[in-house]
Amino acid sequence: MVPAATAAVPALAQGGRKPNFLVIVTDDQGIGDVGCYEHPEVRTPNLDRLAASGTRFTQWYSNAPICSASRAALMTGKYPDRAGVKGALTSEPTWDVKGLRAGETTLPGELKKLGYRTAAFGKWHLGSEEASRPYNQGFDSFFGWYSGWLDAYSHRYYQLGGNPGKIFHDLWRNRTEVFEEPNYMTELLGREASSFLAGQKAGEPFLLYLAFGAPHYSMMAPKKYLDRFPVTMDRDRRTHLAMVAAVDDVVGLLLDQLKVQGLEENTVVFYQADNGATREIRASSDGRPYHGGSNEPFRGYKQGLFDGGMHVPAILRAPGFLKPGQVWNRPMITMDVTPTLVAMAGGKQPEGSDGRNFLPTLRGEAGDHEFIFWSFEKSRAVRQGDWKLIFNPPQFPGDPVSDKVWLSNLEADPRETTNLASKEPERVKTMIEKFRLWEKDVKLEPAQ
Ligand SMILES: [Ca+2]
Repeated sequence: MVPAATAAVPALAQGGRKPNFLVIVTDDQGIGDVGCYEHPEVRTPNLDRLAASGTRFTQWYSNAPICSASRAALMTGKYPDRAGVKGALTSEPTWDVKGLRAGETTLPGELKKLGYRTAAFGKWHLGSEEASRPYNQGFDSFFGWYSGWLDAYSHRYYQLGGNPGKIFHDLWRNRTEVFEEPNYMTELLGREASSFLAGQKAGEPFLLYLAFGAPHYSMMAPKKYLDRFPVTMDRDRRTHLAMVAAVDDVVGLLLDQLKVQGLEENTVVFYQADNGATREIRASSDGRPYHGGSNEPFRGYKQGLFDGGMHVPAILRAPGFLKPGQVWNRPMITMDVTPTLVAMAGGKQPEGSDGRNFLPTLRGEAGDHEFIFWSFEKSRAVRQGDWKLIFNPPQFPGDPVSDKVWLSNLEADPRETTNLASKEPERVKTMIEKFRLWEKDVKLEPAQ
């Protein structure tokens, strides 16, 4: 089932040139929200063609079931707890939210040392105090926002549920607040990304980090995207898929542009969702738990450590490194992205990384991570081989769980329906010991 995903893999792409990187992150997009993950009702022809020309991962995990922590792992190559970014950072008009620390090792910082131009467009959500801002974390240029979400047209943050009244404008170009016409945010990011690419040329490598705010709330999409889906479709599902379609159009625009500019063969494109689809009522249009996104076939949602929270879609197209049209069916994790891309650029393993270059794994020269760990509030999870243990499993509407420890074999039971903890006491003991050591290692309060 696991094909060799690589051709001969040089340290650098063909011709010895450093590859460009386009890193695309979507927000709260489940694995059931992408066409090529066997969900034909979803219209993502451009993500699908990216998969056809790259490697599609069927067991890709984000490092957290929530925005900020997941992105911290992507940016630093570390467990989010080690990077000091837990859960979702708050959204504040005082611009003093602590996120990434001063002097943190980051993907753009490492690539800058190797001569790269670096740009971040879209949702930051990794801290708004001066030290945490993109231009102090390795990015030469920034266009985007600091909050967890925005109104897609006014570019204002609106508190949804709890603490009503917190409303503020949040759109920036580098250090300056900028006011745009009420254009749809996903299209605005397409404009910015396209303009950035237009300024790039062969021989001057770049990193473009493009972090969409979709399909996270605010749930809205222009009619032209809604019209691609039948009016009979569930209203929230239709809006959700329209938002995904808008993202997919931007992906197509950029892939086409790379080709026209002659950059296609020297540009590595990586795409992943930051966490699974949500169940939050504040995303829905009918007051019920949100049902517009899909994590099928997995159990659970964003903000929970069943696989639905962090088993996300991910695709890597790496010409010169990986053969096109491959599917990788073993577990992979976001914190490996920074070490992998830095290695592709000819750099060394970044200091303090928990992640590692995964190209040797794809070549069959190295194994999987022996253990992978997650934390979310009072919950912990650990995966070893096909076994996964959750301590304090999540409670979602309509899916109560009374057991404190949940053990599944994901090969036999990918939906985590059956708790095997009582049948495997030795395994449970070992896995709990492992995550207790990990808690200590990343300086995390032991979960009770
Ligand atoms: Ca998210």
